[in-house]
Amino acid sequence: MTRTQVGIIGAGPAGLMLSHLLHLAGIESVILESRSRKAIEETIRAGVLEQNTVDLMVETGVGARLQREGFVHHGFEFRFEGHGHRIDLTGLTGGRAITVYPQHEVLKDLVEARLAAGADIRFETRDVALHDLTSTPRITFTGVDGQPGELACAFIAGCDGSYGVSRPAIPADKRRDFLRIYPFGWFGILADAPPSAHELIYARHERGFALISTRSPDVQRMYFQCDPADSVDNWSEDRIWAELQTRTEGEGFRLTEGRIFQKNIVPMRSYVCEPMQYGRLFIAGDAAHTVPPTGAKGLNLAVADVFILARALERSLKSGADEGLQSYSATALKRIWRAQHFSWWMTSMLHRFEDATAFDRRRQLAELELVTSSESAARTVAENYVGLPLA
Ligand code: RFL
Ligand code: PHB
Repeated sequence: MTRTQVGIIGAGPAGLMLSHLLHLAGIESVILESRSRKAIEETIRAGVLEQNTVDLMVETGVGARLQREGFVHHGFEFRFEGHGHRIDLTGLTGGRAITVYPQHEVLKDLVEARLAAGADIRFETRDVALHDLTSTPRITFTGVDGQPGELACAFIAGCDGSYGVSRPAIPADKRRDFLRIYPFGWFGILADAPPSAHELIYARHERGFALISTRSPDVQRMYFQCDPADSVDNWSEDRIWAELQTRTEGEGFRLTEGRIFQKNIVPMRSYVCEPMQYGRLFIAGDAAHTVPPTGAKGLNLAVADVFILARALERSLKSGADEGLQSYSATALKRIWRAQHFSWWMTSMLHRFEDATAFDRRRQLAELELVTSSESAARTVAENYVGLPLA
């Protein structure tokens, strides 16, 4: 049996950042992760970091490569009815911005920093199970060598994403689920091409939403709204480019095309679990909530959760003061519901809904007109997009 102060399940942004913050506070943790290091460092997911996430990485010594290789964006574009309208993020928020830096690069930086500091990260761990959550918590598992293992800890942090084992370990009668499933998904591609625009483009078109993002001067990330039950095999390169060109057309704009080397379809939902605690188990990140990617909030919320949790755990473990842990769920949920509303709002404003009436479509356009013509409405978008301050 291994002993540690905090047993962390999952080496995603939440689990790794939590372990890093605890280490800086002099607190030990062990991370149990079901996938291999290579798999987590290669999975393509988020791309947009809020100012808070960037600041936290830089302040805690894991931001050097991010500062060198990330792309700072001071605005983005809403595109509808064939015209582009810029949201001046920096001007509207008193100097804040977002940084495009892929999630798997964040993970590489965090894994490297944790391992360099001697962290115990167990990759390829199977059969993780949580026990005695209201007394003396334990985690049992099967190690990469096939041997059974056991971890005894003062607290467990469930950072194992949407499909992990931590949230289901909270008894059903002790939690409440809030769920909305959207009737569409996102078709995502990575292409070998130069950027078509200096900033991200969120496009609303009668055929559906499209998003033009980037990864580097040579690789571009783009998405378009699709049927979540569709298959990537139904989409040839030509068909994908034709769809993206149509949804972003106007004012002579053309996407620069290139070889598509990755395609995937992600479903879209909004979900929250309340509370984010049961006994000595605390859940954080996607284990506790999901947002549709339209607001670019998922990774950033995961980081915000563990920022709050790390401070609360530190206070409890160092001085026995548990108020921070008792209020963790309520404090985190305030920010989470703000991000839930913003992500739902962006999604509703930009996507095609099959059951929308002609009235609904005109109202959607009126809303886009409002956020691109009224400074106060644009500021609301900008403040939420760059992220509200952490504390
Ligand atoms: P993760 O990243 O899912 O990590 C959970 C980890 O737990 C492991 N695990 C287990 N380990 C042990 N035992 C088990 N039983 C386990 N079950 C699972 C998993 O292998 C994994 O390594 O959750 P975390 O840390 O909470 O981080 C959340 C973010 O990954 C997620 O919210 C974002 O990717 C969402 N997201 C975006 N967020 C942003 O902030 N900005 C964006 O631009 C953005 N774009 C996106 C996105 C998500 C997308 N997809 C694929 C849903 C774009 C897309 C397309
Ligand atoms: C991305 O680059 O993957 C990305 C950017 C903005 C979003 C979602 C995803 O809202």
